[in-house]
Amino acid sequence: MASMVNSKQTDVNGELSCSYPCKKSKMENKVTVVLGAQWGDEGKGKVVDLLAVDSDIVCRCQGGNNAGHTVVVDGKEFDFHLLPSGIINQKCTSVIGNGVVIHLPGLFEELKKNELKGMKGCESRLVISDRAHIVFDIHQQVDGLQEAEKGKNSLGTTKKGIGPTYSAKATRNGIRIGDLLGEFSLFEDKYRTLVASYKRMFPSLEVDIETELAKYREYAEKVRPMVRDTVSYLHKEIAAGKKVLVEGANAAMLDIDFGTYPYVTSSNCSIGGVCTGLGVPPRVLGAVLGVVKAYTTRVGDGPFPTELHDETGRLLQDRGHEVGVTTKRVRRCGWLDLVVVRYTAMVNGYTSLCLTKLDILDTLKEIKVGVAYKLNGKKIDYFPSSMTELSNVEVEYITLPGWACSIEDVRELSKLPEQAKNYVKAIEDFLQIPGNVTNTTETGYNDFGYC
Ligand code: 2SA
Ligand code: GDP
Ligand code: MG
Repeated sequence: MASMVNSKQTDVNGELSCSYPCKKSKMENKVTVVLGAQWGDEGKGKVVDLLAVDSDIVCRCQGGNNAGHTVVVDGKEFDFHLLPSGIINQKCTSVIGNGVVIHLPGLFEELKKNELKGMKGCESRLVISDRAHIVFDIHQQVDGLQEAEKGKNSLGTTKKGIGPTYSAKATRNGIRIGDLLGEFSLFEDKYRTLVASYKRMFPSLEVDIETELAKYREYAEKVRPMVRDTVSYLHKEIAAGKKVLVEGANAAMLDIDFGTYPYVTSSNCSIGGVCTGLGVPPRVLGAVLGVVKAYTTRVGDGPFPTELHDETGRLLQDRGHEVGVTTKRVRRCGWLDLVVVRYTAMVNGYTSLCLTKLDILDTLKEIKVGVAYKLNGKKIDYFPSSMTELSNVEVEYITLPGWACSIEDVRELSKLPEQAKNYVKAIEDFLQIPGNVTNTTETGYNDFGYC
């Protein structure tokens, strides 16, 4: 598979001396991070698969099986939800870090599905944190009930139990993988207490506690060989010079702190989540690649300033096959919003961008890009935290000429039509961040070698 080395990429391997347990006094080995720069589904899975070629370890640090990351190799499509997309690469070890919430039935289903598709030996190259919290079926039921209770104010969650599990973690009622592997009677007590507390909140909940516990006795033995303290594991591997890649799930605009709250997921999908979700210090982080779709999509509810409710929106949806990987919901589509990407760049500090799905714009004569927001006729210089404000912004656009031809077979940046090059350059110039380009679902054939 082609590498995506960024010739212009900022060299972040600084000359810091550090107390990190690195064999050399100067920090040399840095972790590479891939993060979603919009509302998710930018194509992170594909980018991670490309970069996994040069990695030893690929980690997930947050989220759960709400995520849906697609990788297409030799015409075969894989969708990953809990497993890091790098698992497809036989020489990579995959880590599910402490910040991830794990639905064990979902995990084993995913492993089995991939095995049936021909991916062998996944379990032997999977390492799971003993500190990761468990998503139970009851969390998923509660997710559905909470959404139903909100009625027209629902968030449009994936109903995978993400919110209730992170809530339980924050209120210290959560149950971790380590609890499952310890004394079973203690796990059993915790589980019964959790169910009882949810039943007080939602009397209609139906849980067959004994059957669930019997299942978890089995899961405990199945998962045990994969579980360890991933903090010391990762520190040792980084110190030994292993190349570590982190795959962000969801995206910055869905981040619980910086996203369009409350229309967000329940984890930190921005750079901070990498440190808290894996237990690595900030100084170990190197390149931070922001994955940007050439237009914008959003699945679920919440404000979306550049959303298109017209023919062009439908064209993007159709050409881009914009359907949720986990829930099969149709994704809302709109123009690229650089106000959003500039904001997430501030939070995440991208050292480079990877622009995906440029090919989806092939048929457009003109392409608009959002470059500023106005409120009450005045430009604003901040990203609104209030959803009322965000719903009322007027977007200022620039209009760029389309290339109106297929770029599907173009494999070098220099061979892109001038208008497509200008589109990429306009984004780089606005954000002052260098960018890569991809224009196909297949991971094997992107060779722009440009960032
Ligand atoms: P949740 O389930 O509590 O995390 O939902 C809260 C919000 O986060 C959004 N969300 C997502 N947005 C884009 N992609 C996601 N993954 C799947 C995909 C989504 C799907 O890859 O297509 O299949 O529908 C994802 N996961 C969570 C969600 O829509 C809510 O707005
Ligand atoms: P993720 O959640 O960020 O990993 O993205 P998803 O997998 O949910 O959605 C991205 C979709 O776009 C997937 O179906 C990818 O196969 C597809 N994709 C990624 N990059 C490109 C590209 O450059 N061109 C086209 N046409 N499709 C792409
Ligand atoms: Mg996705």
